[in-house]
Amino acid sequence: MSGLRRSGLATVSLVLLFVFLGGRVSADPVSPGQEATQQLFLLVLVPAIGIGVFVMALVAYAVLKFRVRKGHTTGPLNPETHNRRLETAWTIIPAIILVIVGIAAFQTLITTDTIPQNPDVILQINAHQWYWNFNITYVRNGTWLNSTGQFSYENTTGAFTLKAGLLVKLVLRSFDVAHSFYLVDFDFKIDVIPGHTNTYWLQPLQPGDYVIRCAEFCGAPHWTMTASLHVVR
Ligand SMILES: [Cu+2]
Repeated sequence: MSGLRRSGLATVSLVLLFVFLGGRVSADPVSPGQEATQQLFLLVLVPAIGIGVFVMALVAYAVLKFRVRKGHTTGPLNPETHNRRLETAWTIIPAIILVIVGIAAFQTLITTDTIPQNPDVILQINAHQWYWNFNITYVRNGTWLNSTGQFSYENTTGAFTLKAGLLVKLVLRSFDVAHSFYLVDFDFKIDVIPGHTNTYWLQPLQPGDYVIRCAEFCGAPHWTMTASLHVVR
């Protein structure tokens, strides 16, 4: 591939990436966890692209400036091998960047991994070959009203409904092999392991229909192991 074609391809990829990210970021967040995760992603990605472009530009500059030319077969007689100021800078600046990313990552983890003490709903997610079963217990009265009145408990397979804004504690169990509960639009994936109960949480913010998949290969019909989450006002 020629250099021109390669740089054209890189430019197109970058533009597509920004269009994709722009579309993702301008959309309203579907959960606090998703919002925190995307903010961290962008906090890392945007400077990483800048640093990547800067480093590539330095490499291109060095390659062009110090390329072998006609009659130029030996290196400089007195090459500079140390530059304390430069070496200090390229040690301290990345260290500062890593500390900032580390702090931001821990803040994101506090948001995504702190399970609410007083959830509105406890949702038991039961994974079976090859379907999802849901036990929904409404912990607080008055959080859900349908036309006939108030539910306190529901058991469904393949789909469940939640009201937007409810704090949901998740209790995930597998009854056979390893599965993984993947709520695609929420950027949310958690393993469901036999013999071990995983707990997590989510808070759906936007009404809509969301696809659930199994993200761990769990047998030949693994691909059929889907379900849906309906979020209503
Ligand atoms: Cu599965």
